[in-house]
Amino acid sequence: MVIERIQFLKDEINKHNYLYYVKDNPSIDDYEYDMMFAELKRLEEEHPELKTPDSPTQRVGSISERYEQYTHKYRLYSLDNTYDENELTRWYERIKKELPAGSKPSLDCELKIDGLAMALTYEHGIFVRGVTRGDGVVGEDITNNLKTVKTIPLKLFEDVNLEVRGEIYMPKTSFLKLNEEFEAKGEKKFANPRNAAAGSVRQLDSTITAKRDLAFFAYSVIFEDAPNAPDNQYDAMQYLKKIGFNVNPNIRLCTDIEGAIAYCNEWENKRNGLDYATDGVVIKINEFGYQSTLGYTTRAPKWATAFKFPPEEVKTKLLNIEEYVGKTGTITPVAILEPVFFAGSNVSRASLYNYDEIKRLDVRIGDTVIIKKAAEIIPKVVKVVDDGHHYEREIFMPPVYCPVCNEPVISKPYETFLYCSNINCTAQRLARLEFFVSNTAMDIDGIGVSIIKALYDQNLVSNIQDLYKLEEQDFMKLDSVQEKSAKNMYEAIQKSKNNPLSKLLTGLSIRNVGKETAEILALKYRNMDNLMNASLEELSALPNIGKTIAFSIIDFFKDEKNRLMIEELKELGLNMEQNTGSVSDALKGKIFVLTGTLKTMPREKAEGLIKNLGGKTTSSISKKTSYLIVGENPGSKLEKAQKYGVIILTEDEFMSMLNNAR
Ligand code: 0OW
Repeated sequence: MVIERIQFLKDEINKHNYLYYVKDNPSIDDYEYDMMFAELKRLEEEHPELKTPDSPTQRVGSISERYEQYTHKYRLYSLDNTYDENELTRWYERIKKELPAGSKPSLDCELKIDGLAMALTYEHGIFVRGVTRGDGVVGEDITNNLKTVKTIPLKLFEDVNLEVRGEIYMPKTSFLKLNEEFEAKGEKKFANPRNAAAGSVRQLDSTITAKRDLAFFAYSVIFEDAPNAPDNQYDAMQYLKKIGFNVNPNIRLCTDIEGAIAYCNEWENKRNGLDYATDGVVIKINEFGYQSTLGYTTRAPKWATAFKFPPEEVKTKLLNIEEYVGKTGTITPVAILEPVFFAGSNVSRASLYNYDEIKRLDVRIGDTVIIKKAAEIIPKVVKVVDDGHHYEREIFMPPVYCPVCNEPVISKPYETFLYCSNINCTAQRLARLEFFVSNTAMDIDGIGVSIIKALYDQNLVSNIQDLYKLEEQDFMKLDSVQEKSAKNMYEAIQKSKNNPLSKLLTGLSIRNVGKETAEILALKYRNMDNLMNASLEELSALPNIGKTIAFSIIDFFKDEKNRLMIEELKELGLNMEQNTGSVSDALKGKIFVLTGTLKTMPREKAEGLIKNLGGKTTSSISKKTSYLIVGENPGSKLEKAQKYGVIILTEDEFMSMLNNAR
């Protein structure tokens, strides 16, 4: 019978999936596995009514519009942190005082996986829902994405109802491979496995998630109705493993805090050999009875704490010092290192900040240096290791001429940076263009660093204005750009003309004027002319602006080249107004769809106005849509909107809504 055959295949494939991915001990070879999978797929295609959510064929993923929010049945807590053995011991003593005299709590020690916490719901052993931690109370339902994670079982070996919490992570080897692929495509790389996991698990198109080789470690369970449930954490984890979950193999039950401390010391050193990033150890009072006696603070359980490993430092060789000329001409020295993997990512560069720092460290090319991950992402050089040859090496001298355009380098009073004096320096032009299109500034989709470089190298673009003079066919001159993407790039640039003033101001790379400052100026002055005519006194008096920024703004607009650039951008049709800027949230929570052609403005402008009044726009009608705005020759969305009872607005009704909303 087909139904039996399908059931048999599903159970067999789930079992072999578990043996392969969780027990790391497959009992059949890939060919046999693939044959069973192909047969199941064929049978389900022939009998779609027999396809069930727990079928392993459901792991391939699909595209969703966006995520539904979901309120966790049981909230997900954070963890308090400890940073050294004494703190850990004090935590343990405090705990014991809160337990009845004579209590003998044991300690369950688990490596703290550095990924993203997830909550999984199983009904009768079937995976029915997976939700991100979110704020601990409300998360996003990303079930479809999680189904593609091989170490999340779709069907357990027991018919139980339970909530499992665990960490989604990306193995280090997968992270390195993924970044190599991004590098080859000239795309932005992830800074570390945790970011890579976050960026991969929240893909609206879960077929992308499926390719990202994510994994999952379960680390806590809430039994809905299991009479003979284990009464402690350690046994609960063994049980989870038995019914199909991937539990970290380095879990250890310790009888006292000395054992837990030994575990922390042991893994602080050994963890580099693991294929997953950890940032510490989670120590839990093992007995559930004690856990409920101890309870929770507002944010975290009292019966658990994290021991955080100190930020790692590693030794490596300084191969060279390169100078990076930024968009405002600042020259930043960068340490080029012998590549070393530590604290979750491969490191071959570190920041040396400025030339005073180089002097303070007395770091010389060829030295052995200690580097450390300070904040988390950009490593820094901490000190030089005396290898007996330090003084034979040449003292590193700051540049006198710009390393890129050979114009003189200048230093400014009370500023620690050195500057390239030439505003037309190639490096500055390129850096300005790259920044202009970046999502921090004008957020021009599809135009990344590699496209800018290609446009620049082909002399198609040398400054911001040139971007807006490009024709669609110009993009066809770039190799690896097809017809469709040329059209998309051209339209993305044209669309950016409607950006609010704040985004344009950010993109101008005015020294000391970043995104936040640009927003303050745009909301205050509302259009470019007012800002260009503002006086030094007036600017300096603004809150969060002050003298240094005021000087930079006056300097920038005093420069004739910059004024000409602004004039040219105006002629090219760039919006110079902050006519929006979400001064009100009148449309907050409202979802708009537009169809047909509007008479009074381009569609992007309407979308911009809606967004800046707190509304949202989506491309297709759903039952969540609030309004459909109907222009000339509307499309099929009209009847769909009528079916869903969505409010239909003519363009005039929409315009009057906007005017009332302002
Ligand atoms: N990241 C981990 C981990 C772990 C929870 C249970 C109740 C409070 C903490 O490996 N092994 N065990 C727990 O236990 N939490 C972990 O991670 C938490 C999730 C959110 C903050 C921490 O990352």
